[in-house]
Order: sequence, then C-alpha cells, then structure tokens
Amino acid sequence: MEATVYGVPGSHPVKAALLMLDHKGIRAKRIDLPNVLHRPVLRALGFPGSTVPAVKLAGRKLQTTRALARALEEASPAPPLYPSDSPLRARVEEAERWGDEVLQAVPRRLSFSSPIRRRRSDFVDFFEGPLFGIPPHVAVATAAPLLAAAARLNGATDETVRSDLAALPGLLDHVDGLIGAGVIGGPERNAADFQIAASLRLLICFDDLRPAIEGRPAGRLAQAVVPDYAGHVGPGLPADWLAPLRATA
Ligand SMILES: N[C@@H](CCC(=O)N[C@@H](CS)C(=O)NCC(=O)O)C(=O)O
Repeated sequence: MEATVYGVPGSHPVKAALLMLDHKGIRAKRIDLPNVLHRPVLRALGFPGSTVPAVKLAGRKLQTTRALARALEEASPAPPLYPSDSPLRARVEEAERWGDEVLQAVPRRLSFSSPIRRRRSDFVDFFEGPLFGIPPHVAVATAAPLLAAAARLNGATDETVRSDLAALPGLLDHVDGLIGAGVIGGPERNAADFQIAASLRLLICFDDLRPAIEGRPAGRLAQAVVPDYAGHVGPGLPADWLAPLRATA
C-alpha cells in the first residue's frame, strides 16, 4: 500500500498524518500545495473538503487526521493506533479530539499572526521543496497576500493569538496531565500522541515559545514523537503577548 499526501508547507496535521502512515509502515509521497490556493486544487483532485492533510490511499480520498487514523486502523490493524482496552481507548479518543479541536488551531493561528507574518522570510525553512516548481524563497517573497488571506480564513487576529498565548500554559498543563495519566506518552504510540505532538512540535519551532515548552513533559513528548520538524521562526512576538508564558517558564 502506498499513500499520496497533499499538504501545505509547515502544516502540523500533515506532519501527524505522515507519522501515522509511517507508524503503519505505509510509504507516503508528500505533495505540497500553496496555502489558500490549495482549496481549488483539492476540489479539482476530487476531495470534498478544503483542508489538508488530504490523502489518497487504496482508492480512497481521505481528509482530516481523525478520519485518516480510523481508516488506517481499519486497513492495517497492526501496529494499532488505538488501544484495545475500551476505557483507555475512550480516553485516547477524547485526547485526540481535544488535540484536534482545541490545540491544533493554536499553532495555526500563531503562524498567520501579524508579528509572525512580518518574519515571513523564516518560512522558507518549512518548505519541503519547490512548490509547483516555484523555489521556496520566491514563493515566500510573494506570499504576503496569501498569508493575509490565510490569517482571515483562520481567524488569526491579534486578539485571538494573544488569548491563545494566555491559554497556552493551561493547554500544556493539560498535556502534562494526559502524559501523567498514561493516556499519551506510553510505550505504544497512539493516534492522540501523533495528533498532540505534531501541534506542540510546531510551537517549539518558534524561538519565542520554545523555552516555555521544551523542558516539560509535553515538550519532551513532542520532541520524541516528532524528532524532525523542518523550520524555525526567530523572535518576533511582543513581550506583553508573551508575559503569561514567561510567568510559567
Ligand atoms: N482539523 C483537521 C483540519 C486540518 C486543517 O485545518 N489544516 C489546515 C492546514 S494546517 C488547512 O487545511 N487549512 C486550510 C483551510 O482550512 O482551507 C485535521 O486534523 O485534518
């Protein structure tokens, strides 16, 4: 079995999808599309939704990391992505849902926030290669309107990003709690490990956030599950936005 994974540069749910495919021993070819313009391309390819990862696998067109995890479990049960013990499975599924519905949006909004968009030359490192034949530095140099559109589509205003940063210590405490309770971070990786670790690992790529994350259980898990995440964003967030994190670092 082989999969084709359509993504956009730097996407953390795409990273989660690739890690889950790898966990199942399924070879995957990644094709990145330009952000925002990916929408008509996915439609032209026959995907019903607008988000990536969009995965072609054994004749199926799958979208969303959670649907992919379930399809993978069905197609190739070993090694599992969900524990067989049903109370633990329910807790893993709840952690996976939280990782998708709550945590995943935080690094996404941050990536498109106004202070980070000003550092867009840093985005070159997130490219896996040319985008439709366009070299990364050219794509990034001309990306300002697309990044502004992505910020609008994702609700990445200064207010939402500030409030995400204020909430981040609590989100990290929640992840540490899941690790302490043995829901994630166990000897067998599960779907929630991949879902949550990919988001945290993208946050660690930001110099402004790394000190508050990397030394705690959540940060160590992210680095163990996602050892490589191409990309690095230098400092750029205002000090008052970071104050809630500095208080806990
Ligand atoms: N939560 C879903 C959706 C992922 C998602 O929103 N991906 C972003 C990129 S990180 C995306 O495709 N955004 C474009 C859009 O919403 O059109 C999942 O886990 O697959």
